[in-house]
Amino acid sequence: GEDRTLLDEQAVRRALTRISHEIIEKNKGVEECVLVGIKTRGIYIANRIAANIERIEGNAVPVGEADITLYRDDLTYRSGEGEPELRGTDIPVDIKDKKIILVDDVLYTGRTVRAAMDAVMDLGRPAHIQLAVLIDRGHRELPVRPDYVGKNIPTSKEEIIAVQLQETDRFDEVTIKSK
Ligand code: 3GP
Ligand code: 5GP
Ligand code: MG
Repeated sequence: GEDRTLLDEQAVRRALTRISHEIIEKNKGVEECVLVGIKTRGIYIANRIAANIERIEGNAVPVGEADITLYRDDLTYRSGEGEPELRGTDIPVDIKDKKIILVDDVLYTGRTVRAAMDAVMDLGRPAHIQLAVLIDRGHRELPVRPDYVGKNIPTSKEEIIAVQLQETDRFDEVTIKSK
């Protein structure tokens, strides 16, 4: 199938800058905020948002990680099947009464976010949990709604969004691949 560019490097940067401002505005600053990136690319996005926030507000925001992987070997056959499972969580601060902001690259069924919320709540009782995603591609199977969205991309279930980031792929680009 054909590939179409949805976000180039500049668009990724602008989306993450806007989300950073929105996080600061919604939380009236970033006191008590903790970003938690979901496995590979969500972690890099969380680190970039934290760097933006530090540049804008002058405050460092702790960044933790949740490793949630789809319990299935073959992603190519994946169309909302299988269940994401928690491999581990690494959050550098006590999350009691903290404002947790989960960060992921793509939001789809919502099952990964549900697993991430479970993982966070197992560690203690946060004040609240918010969700930031670079791409919302629709097709939710759970009542999950992101608080911050880089771009809404209506997709068919057969399409796949490829998220490439400098940290893993040497450049930033989001493309849609139709099979
Ligand atoms: P990520 O870890 O950076 O999010 O799961 C391995 C990679 O495969 C993911 O990278 C994700 O970008 C990509 N991917 C593409 N489609 C899917 C999908 O439907 N489910 C999952 N879990 N990952 C997908
Ligand atoms: P969900 O659990 O909401 O169905 O899927 C979210 C997780 O799967 C995210 O971590 C995301 O990386 C991955 N995912 C789902 N669909 C896509 C997609 O089209 N492209 C990419 N890159 N990742 C996806
Ligand atoms: Mg992901």
